Amino acid sequence: MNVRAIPPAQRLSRRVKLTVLAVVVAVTGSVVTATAWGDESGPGDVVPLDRVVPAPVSVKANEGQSFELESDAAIHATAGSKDAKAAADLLAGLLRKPTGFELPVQSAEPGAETSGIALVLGGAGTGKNPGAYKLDVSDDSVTIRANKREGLFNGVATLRQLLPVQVESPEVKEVAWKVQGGQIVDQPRYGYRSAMVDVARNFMPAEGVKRYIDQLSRYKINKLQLHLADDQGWRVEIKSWPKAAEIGGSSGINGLSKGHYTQDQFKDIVKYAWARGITIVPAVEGPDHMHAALASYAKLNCDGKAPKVYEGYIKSEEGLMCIKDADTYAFLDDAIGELAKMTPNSEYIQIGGDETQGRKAADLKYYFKKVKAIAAKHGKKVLGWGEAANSLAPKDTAIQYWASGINDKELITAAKGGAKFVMTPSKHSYLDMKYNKAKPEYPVGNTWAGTISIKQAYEWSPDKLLKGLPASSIQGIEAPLWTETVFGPDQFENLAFPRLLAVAEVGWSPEKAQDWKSFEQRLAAQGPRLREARVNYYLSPEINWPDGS
Ligand code: TNX
Repeated sequence: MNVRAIPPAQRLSRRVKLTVLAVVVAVTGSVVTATAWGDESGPGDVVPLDRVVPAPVSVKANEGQSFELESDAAIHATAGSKDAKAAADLLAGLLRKPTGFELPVQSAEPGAETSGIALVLGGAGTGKNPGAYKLDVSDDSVTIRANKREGLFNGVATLRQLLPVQVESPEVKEVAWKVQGGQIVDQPRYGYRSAMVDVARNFMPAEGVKRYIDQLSRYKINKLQLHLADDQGWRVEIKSWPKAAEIGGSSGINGLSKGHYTQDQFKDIVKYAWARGITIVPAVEGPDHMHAALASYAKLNCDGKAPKVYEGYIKSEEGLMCIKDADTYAFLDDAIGELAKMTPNSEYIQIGGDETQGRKAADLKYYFKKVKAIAAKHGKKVLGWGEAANSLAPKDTAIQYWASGINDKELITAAKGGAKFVMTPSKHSYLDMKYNKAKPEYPVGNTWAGTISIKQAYEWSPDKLLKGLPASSIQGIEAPLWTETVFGPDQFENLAFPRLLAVAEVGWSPEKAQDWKSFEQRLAAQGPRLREARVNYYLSPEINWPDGS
C-alpha cells in the first residue's frame, strides 16, 4: 500500500479540532448541542428493547412490564461456575459506580428462583454458537442465560445498553434504573470480532489500552490485536532479549510517544481484557518493518551492525530481518515463546507479512515456514497479512484480507486449502482513514485507502469483498487503528468512534438485520452514552444526534 504519499503527521491542538467540528456542523447545518451530558432516561422512561448496537437477532418487547434495579439487589451467578461468576463480577463492577449500590455477587443453584439479576450458565436452549445468549426481563427479574462464558458476557453488554444512559457515568447518579420488559435472543454472525491498535508507531500506555478495552466490550468486540512491534518501536519486554524493549522501545514517530510494557503490565492488560470478554492477540511484524528489533541487537543485522532507532513515518529501508541467519530465529523463538506464554487465551499470534516487496518468494517461504513452526512449538496458530498467503501453508493459518487486486488468486487458493480469514478491508474498516474530504481537512488520519464515512464503515459484507472466496473460510472481521498520524487519546478516540460501532455491527448482526436507517437511529442514541462515558467521539454530520450527544 502506498503510505508514502501521505504528508508528515501533524500534532493537533484541541482548539484546532474543536474548530474543525464547529465548521463541519456549520456547513451541514445540522443541529448539534455538545454541551449537555445527556438525560434521555428520566424516571419513568425506559430504553426501547431494540435500541442496541450491534442489532440483536430477535427482540420481543413486553410493554406491560419493566424491571427496576433497587439498592438492595443482588447479582446471582450459577453456583460452581467460574464463568458465570466472572460475568456477574463484570456486571456488578459496571453497575456499582453509577448506581452507588452494593450489588453483592451471590451464587445460585441452577433452577433456583431469584429476584434481581441472574447470570445462568448452561441449559440456555440457544444452540451451539458460543456467543449466543438469551435475555429475559420481567417486573421481578433480569435473567441472562448462555451455554458458554462468551454468551454471558455478550448478554451483559446488551443489558448495559438497556439501562439508562447514566449507567456510563463515572459518578453516582440518581435515576430509576429501569429496564424494558421482554426477551432478546441473540447470537453473533462471526465468532472473531476484532479491533487492532498499533502501539508500535506511537506507544499507547497501558491505561489507554484498558480504556479502549472498556469501550470495545460495550459493542461485543471479543479480540484486541496489539501491534507490538514495527519499525518505530518494540513495545513489550522480552526477558531473554531485554534490549528489544529498552532500545527498541525508546523511539516513536517524531520522538513523541515512546515506551514499552513491562511483562507485568502486559499480563495485567491481558487479564483486564479477559475479565471483559476480550482476548488479546499479540502481533509482531516480519520479516520487514522490524527496524526497532534490528536497532536493539547488532547480531540481528545481516552486516552485524545495528542501525540507530527509527522515528520516521514511512517504512524503514533498514528494517529487514536477515532471513538466512540463525540469530533471527533464535530471537523470534524466544520473543514468540514469551509472548505466547503471556497470552494463554489466544489461539493465534499475528506474524506480519506486510510490505515485503523486493523480497524473493523463496526467501519469504523459508522465513514463514520457520516462524510458523516456532509459533506451533509455543502452541499458537499463525495469523498473517494478506500477502503472507503466498508463503504460508493454509493449515492452522488465518489470513487478514485487507485489499483486493494484490494476490486474489492465492488468497482463494489458501481458503480452499483450509486457511481461515479475518476480513479487514482497508476501504471500510481501517479506522485510521479520514472520515471525509471536508475543508478544512479533518486533521488526523490517512487517505491512501480513501475516506471512510460512518456509512462506508457500515455498508459492506465480509463475504462479498473478494469474489470466489468461500464464505465458510471467513471467521470474522477486524477494525485496525494504525497510528502513524495519531497522537494521544483524543485523536485516537475521534477516529475510532463512532465508526467502530459500524464495523462491530457488520461482524455481529445477521446480514438481513443490517440496515443503514435503523443503524443510524440506534447509533444516534449511543451519542449521549459515549458522552456520558467521556469518549471523544466524532459528531459526524451524517448522524442526527439527539440532545446530550
Ligand atoms: C498499511 S495494510 C499497513 C500499515 C500502515 C497502514 C496505514 C497493512 C497490512 N499495513 O503498515 O500502518 O497501512 O494505514
